[in-house]
Amino acid sequence: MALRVAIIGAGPSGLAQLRAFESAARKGAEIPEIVCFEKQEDWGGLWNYTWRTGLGRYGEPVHGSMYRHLWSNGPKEALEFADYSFDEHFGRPIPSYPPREVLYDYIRGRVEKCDVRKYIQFNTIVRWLSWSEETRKFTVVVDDLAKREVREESFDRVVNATGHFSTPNVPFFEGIDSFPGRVLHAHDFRGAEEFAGKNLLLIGSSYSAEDIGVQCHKLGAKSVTISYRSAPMGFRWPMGMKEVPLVKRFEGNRAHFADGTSATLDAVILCTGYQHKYRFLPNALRLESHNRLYPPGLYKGVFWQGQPELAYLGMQDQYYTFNMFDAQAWLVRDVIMGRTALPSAEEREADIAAWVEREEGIQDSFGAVDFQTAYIRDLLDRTDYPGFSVEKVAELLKQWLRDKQEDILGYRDRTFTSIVTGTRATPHRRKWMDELDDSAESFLAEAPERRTG
Ligand code: FAD
Ligand code: NA7
Repeated sequence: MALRVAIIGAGPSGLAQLRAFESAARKGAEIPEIVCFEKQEDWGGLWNYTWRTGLGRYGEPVHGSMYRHLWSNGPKEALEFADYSFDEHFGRPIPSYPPREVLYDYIRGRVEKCDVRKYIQFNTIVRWLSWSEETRKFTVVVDDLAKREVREESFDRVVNATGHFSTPNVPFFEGIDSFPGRVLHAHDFRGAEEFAGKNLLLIGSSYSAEDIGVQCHKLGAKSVTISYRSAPMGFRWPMGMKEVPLVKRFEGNRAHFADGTSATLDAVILCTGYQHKYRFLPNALRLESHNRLYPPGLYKGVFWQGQPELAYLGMQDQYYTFNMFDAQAWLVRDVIMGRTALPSAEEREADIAAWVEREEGIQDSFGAVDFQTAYIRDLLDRTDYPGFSVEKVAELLKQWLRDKQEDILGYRDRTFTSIVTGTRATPHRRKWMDELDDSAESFLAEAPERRTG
């Protein structure tokens, strides 16, 4: 009898898993019975923008953390699917840093083409998952939110692709409870307009602080102060933006920082990252980690060491995204389909330990790129995912890091050459700082025909 496989989540990772199975089926392989459960009413995960915050339509925590003005924070050439290029989707070269809606369109294009929507049950949340040693099966408790119907299903394998940038990490700072202005976490940030003319404090010193800070500056914030815990990001900030050490306490609308300075503020945005949170998993199956490149307990970054019938996709901190999820999904597929055998528990443990040790030796962001590149190379060498030079993508990512150091407001104006097709991206007609229209329609309307790659 065919194996039954549950995929939890239809974001880029879950869709990569569906695509991996479908690609094997198209080559004539007999694939398992697949069911994908997605709690939102459409696919795309974080890329499926929602205006909602807090609880959603059915009273569940809103998954989305993306905001209206979000443009890709890395060049699109670094995340291009090796089996579905930007050229194939758009039919012509486009700029390297598209707005969210354009990337969402690209993600959708691939899965629409391979017809995997039929496997997905939308508005269906996984509430609980358990493993029986006796039957060697998982029981999955799902809740059909629209029909208000809870039921149980049995599966041989489960792929958890629920993402880890959705449940905010919200630390407490003395006096924040009586701060008179707006206090929110980056997860609930939807647009920068409301902060025009305001003095803003952002706490945190990673992607969210950087990008939300820059967005608010672009849309007219009076000042943006970014408060770091460990180290400043150190970009060459424009006038009106600066970094300060960690906020020690608030007194009314005044924040006091560790270096003795203080500032009067209108609003505070906590850009303090996210929790790995899997409410539907018992301890024995639950990944516990902070945001890192090699969360422990996952063989090849995917198979749960305690129960390798359970795989996790996309749980790493991410320099690479869509193409890494693909490499992971292809390996998970091959193991589920019996094309590749997993080694013994001891060998898996030793492999995990070696990667974790290597991660601990990383010195800087260039080293982090090299680490994730080596990780993906290791996966690619084990599957038939269409060949692409992940090492060339690494060069591109390093250039992106240098571009940001040089010009944090202007790095999105640069263009790159596709590793998959050799096509050179076209420049956008306007500098990113001057472009206030984030729509796909406008972005794609005037991209000139210019293929130089
Ligand atoms: P998600 O996109 O989070 O998808 C997980 C899916 O699982 C969701 O659809 C969710 O509804 C579903 N789900 C969750 N729990 C359940 C449940 N219990 N039952 C059923 N379904 C469930 N990456 C880039 O490459 N470029 C960028 O510019 C970029 N910008 C980003 C900006 C922000 C603000 C954030 C937070 C992330 C950004 N990322 C970016 C990284 C992002 O993590 C990946 O691009 C990608 O969305 C991860 O895909 P995923 O499928 O692993 O997770
Ligand atoms: P990250 O990259 O996980 O970064 C979280 C940041 O929050 C990081 O700078 C942390 O400081 C900081 N942090 C966490 N806890 C605290 C406390 N208690 N006090 C002060 N600062 C704190 O999350 P992001 O949201 O920036 O990015 C996640 C994804 O969203 C990313 O992939 C992007 O593409 C978009 P630290 O440096 O550890 O001292």
